[in-house]
Amino acid sequence: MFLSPQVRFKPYTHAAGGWGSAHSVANILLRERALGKGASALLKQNKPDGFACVSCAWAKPGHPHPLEFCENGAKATAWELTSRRATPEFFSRHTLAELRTWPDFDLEQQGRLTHPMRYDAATDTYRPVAWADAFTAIGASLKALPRDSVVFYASGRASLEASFMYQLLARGYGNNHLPDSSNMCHESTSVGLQESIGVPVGTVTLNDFEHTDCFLFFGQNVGSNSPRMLHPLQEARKRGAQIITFNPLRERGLERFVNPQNPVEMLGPESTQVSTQYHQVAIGGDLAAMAGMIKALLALDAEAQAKGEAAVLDHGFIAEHTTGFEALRAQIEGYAWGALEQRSGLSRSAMEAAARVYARSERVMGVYGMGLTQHHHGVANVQMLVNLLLLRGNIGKPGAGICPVRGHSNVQGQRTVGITEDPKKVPADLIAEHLGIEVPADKGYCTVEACEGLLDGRVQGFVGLGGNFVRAVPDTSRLEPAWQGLALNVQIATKLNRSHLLPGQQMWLLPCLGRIEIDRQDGIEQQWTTEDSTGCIHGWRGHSEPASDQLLSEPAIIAGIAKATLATNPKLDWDAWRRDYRLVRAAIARIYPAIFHEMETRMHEPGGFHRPLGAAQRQWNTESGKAQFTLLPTLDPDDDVATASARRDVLQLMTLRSNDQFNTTIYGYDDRFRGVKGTRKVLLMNKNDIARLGFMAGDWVKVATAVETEVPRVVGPLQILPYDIPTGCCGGYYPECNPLVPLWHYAQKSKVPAAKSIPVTVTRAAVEPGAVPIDLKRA
Ligand SMILES: Nc1nc2c(c(=O)[nH]1)N[C@H]1C(S)=C(S)[C@@H](COP(=O)(O)OP(=O)(O)OC[C@H]3O[C@@H](n4cnc5c(=O)[nH]c(N)nc54)[C@H](O)[C@@H]3O)O[C@H]1N2
Ligand SMILES: Nc1nc2c(c(=O)[nH]1)N[C@H]1C(S)=C(S)[C@@H](COP(=O)(O)OP(=O)(O)OC[C@H]3O[C@@H](n4cnc5c(=O)[nH]c(N)nc54)[C@H](O)[C@@H]3O)O[C@H]1N2
Ligand SMILES: [Mo]
Repeated sequence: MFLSPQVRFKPYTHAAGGWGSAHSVANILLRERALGKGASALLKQNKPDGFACVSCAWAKPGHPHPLEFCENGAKATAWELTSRRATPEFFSRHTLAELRTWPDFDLEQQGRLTHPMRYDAATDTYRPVAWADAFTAIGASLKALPRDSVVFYASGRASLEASFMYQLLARGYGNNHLPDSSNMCHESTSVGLQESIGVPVGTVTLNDFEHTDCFLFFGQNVGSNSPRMLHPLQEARKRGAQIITFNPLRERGLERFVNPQNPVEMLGPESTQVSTQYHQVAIGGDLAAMAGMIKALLALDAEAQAKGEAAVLDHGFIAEHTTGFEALRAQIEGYAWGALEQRSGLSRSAMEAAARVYARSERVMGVYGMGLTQHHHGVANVQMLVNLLLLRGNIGKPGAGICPVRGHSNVQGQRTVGITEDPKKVPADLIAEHLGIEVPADKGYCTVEACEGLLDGRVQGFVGLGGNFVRAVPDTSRLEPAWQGLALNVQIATKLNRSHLLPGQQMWLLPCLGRIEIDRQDGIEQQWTTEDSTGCIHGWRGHSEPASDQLLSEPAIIAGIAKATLATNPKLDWDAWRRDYRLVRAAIARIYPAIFHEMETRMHEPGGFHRPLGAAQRQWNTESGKAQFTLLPTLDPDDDVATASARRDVLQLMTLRSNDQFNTTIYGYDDRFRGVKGTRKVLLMNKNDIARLGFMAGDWVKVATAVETEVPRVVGPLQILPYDIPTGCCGGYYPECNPLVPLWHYAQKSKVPAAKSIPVTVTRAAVEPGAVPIDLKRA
């Protein structure tokens, strides 16, 4: 088992990127013993004729750098190409009861799954099976279950081809229960942008970055989670563009950057300053911060007009292209500065300073991540950022627009080809006509609803296309026991994780090819496609030999289950699709012609082909036919849990990713950019709160949710780490802190769990046996 002997906290004084990053990549390639294969694969990463990185969804340029990958993409590649294997022999030696006691890190550290396995209750172990037998048995179980009781989860990695087939499987089976990782992530974006500007996705492409003169950067940790984006940001900074950041933490990647792929920078002392203004907004304070900026803009505009100078707001754009401006103006003018300061945690002068830079910038982009979406007001947060951009016509012109930074590498594309619980979002008539599948009319379950169904027994079957549902969802301690009630659990995966360890009556673990691996069907190499964060669609192919000769591709597994489950359908030949993915792409193009016409040739264009987006051309596919200003629901950071949050002994907890993880996959116990080494069992707190609540740095504590206390939601012991975080706020790691998030605490309208604002209390705990105390002397 892995336990780093050295546990310490020492603020990281270097820039993001740089030698630390190169060192970290070399380390993981060595540890996974993937040096030969991994290092050569890196040269193909994110390149035309290569493979899309298995890590984040950031855009893949048409003219890539010689090494178009980042530290974390390289780690993800090494993780997939590891030479470690979790074989049938491994599973025969370990019962699931034992494996459930292992840390997440140790589970995935067993390496790639090699054989299809069936859970055997008598021995409490997984046993190998033949694929054909697995499909027949799964098909029989699915047919025996009520059609409304099975959920088809997808984590956002699977290709457009696999995703398209998967949603047809669910709909052919008889429901729209297609929750996906997006429901925990950017669903607030899909809902908010659709309502405000008539598209569910961002409006910018990489080209825009060359023209932007100001970025408003909210709640996204670029250095850890989308590091390749630091390249266009660095270029922009060199042109003199401004970057105004709003984040409770001073994230290193938003402060300084050295390009680890640039030898001159690596050798010299120079790093690029990333943010030109950094505002440490309180958790959930963004609505008030943006309202403050708008209030300042309205004042600047009135002042300019009084002096007979050029207006600050783009009144022409507002009149021609938008609705709702006057109502928003009235609402914002009604807020007192004192209230805005108190709610945002920022001073009036800070909000005015941000507004002044915004007012003088011609082309402005709003960039954001989970810091906006994972809140009770996640949708409103996104819409406020749109409001801010609309005031100066910053949508639908070069260099300007809205840029949600997506998570999983094909999460945006999965939605585009039909993975959604909302049947209104798919062209049901075309699917019926061309593919002979009737899309059921009833709305299906999103992730939170699937969890509710697990708890109350409505959900009896679960199919997971990747991901780690058990660890990713809220309320871990309430939900974990519910899995034992399932009649059927089918997990399609590359590595072992906790979602594979909670068997009900029947459980299957089906190993699939990773996307770096060559996918041959009947001897012929297949290609596959993804859509990135900027709406560009790319074709890819694998480059290394599969981890085991027993692996099937995701399309092959889906086709296998579909054939064994669904009635014969003259319009849809699953076998033919499995043999030749070009046929799947042809079907995608028939169902979504506006986006995917001539896909087979266009998918090889450098940089991918861009899907048409009305808003980018100032065509507004909204209810009113115009871009809509929306009102604030409230200034309260989180009125879902307001009573608890108002208490003096309660802190707002945000759950965070470290620099050494990809979601529930933990690569290691270091969070280099935040200076934490060798542990994830920490609670980041402001030093004033530590003293006020009677603690000392390094104390062991338990963290408990401060609402609905009759349900025990406790995590710990964690060690208190004094950190530069606003008072009243604290931070802990995801997924370790997921037991603290109540399932009902989610974003209005989008149901994204409010993982960034959980009201908690902190109490003293006994020192963990064997714990290595954190070394604070070096702080
Ligand atoms: N290496 C790596 N890359 C990844 C992932 C990974 O786990 N590891 N995950 C992928 C996925 S699926 C996703 S969705 C993305 C996630 O990438 P991000 O969107 O960056 O998500 P988080 O890491 O959760 O952190 C969000 C940031 O928001 C800030 N924040 C928290 N609360 C607030 C708030 O109230 N207001 C503001 N303004 N900021 C706040 C935090 O300090 C943090 O910097 O990354 C993707 N890429
Ligand atoms: N508290 C809290 N909770 C959160 C978040 C948060 O910030 N805070 N973030 C949320 C977000 S943004 C997201 S996206 C979700 C993530 O939720 P998920 O997408 O469900 O989780 P991952 O950790 O990305 O899934 C990792 C597993 O995917 C499998 N896998 C990897 N590659 C492949 C592949 O190519 N094919 C298949 N079939 N399987 C593969 C491996 O078995 C691996 O163990 O978590 C959410 N939960
Ligand atoms: Mo995500």
